[in-house]
Amino acid sequence: MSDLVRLSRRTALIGAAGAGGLLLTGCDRLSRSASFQRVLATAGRLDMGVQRFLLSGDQLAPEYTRAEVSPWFKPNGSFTGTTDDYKRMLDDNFASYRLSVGGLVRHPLSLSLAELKALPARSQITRHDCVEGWSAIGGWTGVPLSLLLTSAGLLPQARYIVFHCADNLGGGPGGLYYESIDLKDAFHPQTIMAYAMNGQPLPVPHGAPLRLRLERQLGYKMAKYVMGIEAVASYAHLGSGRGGFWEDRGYQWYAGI
Ligand SMILES: Nc1nc2c(c(=O)[nH]1)N[C@H]1C(S)=C(S)[C@@H](COP(=O)(O)O)O[C@H]1N2
Ligand SMILES: [Mo]
Repeated sequence: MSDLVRLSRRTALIGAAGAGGLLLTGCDRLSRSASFQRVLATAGRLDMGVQRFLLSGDQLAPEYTRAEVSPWFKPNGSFTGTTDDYKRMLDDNFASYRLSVGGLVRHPLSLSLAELKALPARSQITRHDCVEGWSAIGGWTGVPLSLLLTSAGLLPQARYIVFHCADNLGGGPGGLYYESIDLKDAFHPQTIMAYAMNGQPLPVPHGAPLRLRLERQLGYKMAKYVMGIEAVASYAHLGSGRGGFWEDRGYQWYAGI
């Protein structure tokens, strides 16, 4: 076991203990999950990719101080998930939630919220810009998407990452919210799957239990209520084929700020 893996394993244990609600049985359950072990074992190898990214001249979105966090952050779009599965998870406070990572990957993953919270995390305070013209600064903590994708092992045909959500935004049956991003954005160091906002568990109106933070694009790209992450070669077969719920209704696929 390399030092980095050992270190991240230790971080994970501290994280699990710090989560408070996790008893020893919770730790046992964590250590038995093959998905969790796989992601943890990948954590040490990740720094190289992030370093390469930083050296390649790509921009980070500006980050702010705690004092700059907006007192009010407007929830927008859906205020809750609407599927039957989601309603069941609300009842058990997301104990039965599992994030699936699949599609064009070598090792599909299934991770509980406790497992996600026990992985190495990134926190960032950033400004959210909605296409409707409002902005708010908020603090986010979550798992780097790059860690999940590296652990799952993308196949060479994978070109986009799709996020499948649990709400239909009044769109009727079959019209669940979804979004897609390219691999460059997926591996950006500030692209995280967030489970906390301003130091608290992610509130339901903001996308509990897990939402995407993609800091260099507009708000509608940042899928809330994420149930599944799927690697695909093309998004043409999804929805109306334009790569996202709002893209199918006329918005740009690349919503750079
Ligand atoms: N699943 C889902 N994700 C979503 C939306 C939505 O309605 N459903 N709205 C989007 C829009 S337009 C914005 S501005 C942000 C709002 O995030 P917030 O509710 O945390 O402010 O979520 C985005 N992600
Ligand atoms: Mo938005």
